[in-house]
Amino acid sequence: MLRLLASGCARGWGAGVGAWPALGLCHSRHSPKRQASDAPRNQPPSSEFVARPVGVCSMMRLPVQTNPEGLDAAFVGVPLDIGTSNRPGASEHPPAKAQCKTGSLKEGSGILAVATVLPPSPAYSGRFGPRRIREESVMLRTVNPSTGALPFQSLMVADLGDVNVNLYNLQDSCRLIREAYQNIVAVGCIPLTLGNGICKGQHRSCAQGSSAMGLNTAPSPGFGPRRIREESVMLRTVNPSTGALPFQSLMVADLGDVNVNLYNLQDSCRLIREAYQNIVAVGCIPLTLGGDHTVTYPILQAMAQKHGPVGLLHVDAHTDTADKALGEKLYHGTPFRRCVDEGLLDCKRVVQIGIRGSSVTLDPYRYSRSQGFRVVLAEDCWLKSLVPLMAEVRQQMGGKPIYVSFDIDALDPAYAPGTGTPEIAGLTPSQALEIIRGCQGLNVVGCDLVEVSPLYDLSGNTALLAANLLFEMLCALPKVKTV
Ligand SMILES: [Mn+2]
Repeated sequence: MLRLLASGCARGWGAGVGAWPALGLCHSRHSPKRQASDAPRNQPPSSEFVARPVGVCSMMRLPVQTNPEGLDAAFVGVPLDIGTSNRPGASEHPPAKAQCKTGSLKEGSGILAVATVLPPSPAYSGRFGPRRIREESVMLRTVNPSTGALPFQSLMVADLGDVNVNLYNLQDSCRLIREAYQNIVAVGCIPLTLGNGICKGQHRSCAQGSSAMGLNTAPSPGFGPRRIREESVMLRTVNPSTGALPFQSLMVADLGDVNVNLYNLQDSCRLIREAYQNIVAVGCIPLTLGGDHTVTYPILQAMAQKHGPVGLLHVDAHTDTADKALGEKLYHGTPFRRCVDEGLLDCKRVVQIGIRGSSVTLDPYRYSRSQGFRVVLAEDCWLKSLVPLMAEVRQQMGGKPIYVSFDIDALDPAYAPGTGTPEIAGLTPSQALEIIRGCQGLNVVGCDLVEVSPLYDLSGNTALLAANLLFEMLCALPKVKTV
């Protein structure tokens, strides 16, 4: 068994790789030198010989390595989720600013209020915590027989709603919270806070609260890469539908995750950019496991630095071309606006597919179209094959470099509920396959699959879908042999 595992995990079946490390872990035995074209390439082990749960949890159970040298393509995780606006890992609009009524309360009269620091995310992660606590508080009665306390006969109490926070800037959130609490305590009101980490140390009576950003165990898209890797154990190595033989054509590995700064979005972008500069410098094509959509911006910085302005195939429910949110220029709704600002895109070769949903304006596509992007609304995809559309896209992209950015929320929430900003009436998985397979023959220089939020993916099917789409992207890369 161990011998089988060894050969399966390293250079491919039948490659006869020797030494086997203790405990049966699948270590890469890949040398940093580029392989000769007829040399064996990394092969994911077959479930015919190696049980699926066995081995280190890498993408398709490929060898994990940190050095991109010698690789034609690599899977890379970017577990960033602090750019999300809604569910942690995806985004929702911040709650309406709470009406602080302390000014109308009588000062110094023992008034007590319940305030919340930012809406944490559903149920488990800090962001929507206050909401869930309020929901469940419906169960509570008014007196405490255990202690004999009669709080509502003694104090004037109200719910002051939520303190507005800056989801994308921890320091600014601290300022907003401090100012809100200064107003509350100024009139002698005792705050009882529903929240978590970021108010810590500021208020003695805090039940303690936190914004998702102050947490160090990430709620959502942050764990997307892990879940995608887990579900990728189901994938096999060839693609009978397209005839693609990716692992016989390319040297592929899993480069692990890029380290990010969970408490600073700008610094995370720098770390991601630098990591991708190293990857593309050696000619390796990155296939990224996100992470929220913010990650595409620093990745495209690295891409454009190497290739010049690139074409973009962007599949998403949203255009992600907002200018700012909460005063911040970086979050998962702005990446492509920032890319245009910096000249990273060849705007005449940008296509956005699957766009839909409610908006804050009646012409949410105006910016995209004003830049020359082609915007294909979800309505224009309903109930039809996207093969003809992709023929037009291929014509438009030509032979110059293009990048493929795929937000899982492009798909209908029926298929991909595990995401932060779901929109109804989206694409189907078969349309997603038509889009990705339609990229065959294009000069694809990088791909990503972003916004998988494991918290909302109870069945794992969203991550499974994401893993399959990444495999299809690998199969559509240049130089992949098809039979
Ligand atoms: Mn997006």
